[in-house]
Amino acid sequence: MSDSATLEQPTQDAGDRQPVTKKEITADHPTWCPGCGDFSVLSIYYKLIQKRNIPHENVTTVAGIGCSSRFPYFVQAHGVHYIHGRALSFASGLSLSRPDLHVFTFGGDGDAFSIGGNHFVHTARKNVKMTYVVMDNCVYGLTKKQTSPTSPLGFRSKTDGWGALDRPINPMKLAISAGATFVARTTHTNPKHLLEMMDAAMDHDGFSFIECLSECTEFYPGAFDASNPRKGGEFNLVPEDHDLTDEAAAYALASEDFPGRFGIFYQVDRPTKNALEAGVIEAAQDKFEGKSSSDILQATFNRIK
Ligand SMILES: Cc1ncc(C[n+]2csc(CCOP(=O)(O)OP(=O)(O)O)c2C)c(N)n1
Ligand code: SF4
Ligand SMILES: [Mg+2]
Repeated sequence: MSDSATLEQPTQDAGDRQPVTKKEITADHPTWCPGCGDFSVLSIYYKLIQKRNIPHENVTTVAGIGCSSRFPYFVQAHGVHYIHGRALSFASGLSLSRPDLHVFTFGGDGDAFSIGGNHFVHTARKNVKMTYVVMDNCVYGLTKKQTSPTSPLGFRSKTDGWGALDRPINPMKLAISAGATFVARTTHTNPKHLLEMMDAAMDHDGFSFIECLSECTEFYPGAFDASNPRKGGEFNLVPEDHDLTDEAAAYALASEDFPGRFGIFYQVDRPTKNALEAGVIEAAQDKFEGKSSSDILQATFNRIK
């Protein structure tokens, strides 16, 4: 282990750099189906990178497996298309070892709440600093229409031809109860709102979670029409007098019937895993002053031999 895995990392100051262009960060032709909601999330991510003028080499995009998780392929920068459901574990390591970066993780409802459900809960409770955007289409898209943990009761799919029998999970309630310190909800049909949420999430010092409704036009068309005014639905914001630090109030908002509310439901300050772990490392380094991380590690191994 080198010392670079602890605290000190070179930081790039974007101050005197030319603003990053969309052309620079656009990679490959997205292979999503025409009309897929994921296009909107990608274009807002490009916008955010440009708006923040994030140095090209500091753009880090992590994802699991699924249509939505193909995301890093379409961003010309550092990115990882990781194991199904394990994106958050990779992203956590990255976040903890590179405090100079803001790690963005993207994925789908299956990736996040089925196979990755355990990682979701633990990353939230540990409050690892990163932004996690779940592109929720309420179905497994890549594998062509199986029931996902967010599919509504009665949804007919290849795994539930008779209609889904199992009560869906509510991502917002799950995130709040697991300990996420920033919990927001948005939709691909409102790019301005989506950008606002991603912007706010990036400013949050902790685990920021965004559920973004993102329609799978191929296997669940019309799923979110009730939230889209252009399709006769309603887009209702979180009430202005909502107290962001009130967990019970956030839970009540998350309990509203579909289409529910959009905006930040919950936001609190709690020490991040990053800060706590950095403190432990610093204390150890003080104790073993002058020794490298590998010397300290070796000394520990020698002790337990
Ligand atoms: C370990 C493992 N199990 C199962 C699969 C098959 N698989 C690939 S993507 C996927 C689900 C994708 O659904 P979701 O995360 O909602 O993403 P979407 O395609 O809807 O964007 C599954 C079950 C896999 N690739 N790896
Ligand atoms: S199958 Fe669905 S989620 Fe996958 S690219 Fe097509 S529309 Fe998007
Ligand atoms: Mg899905």
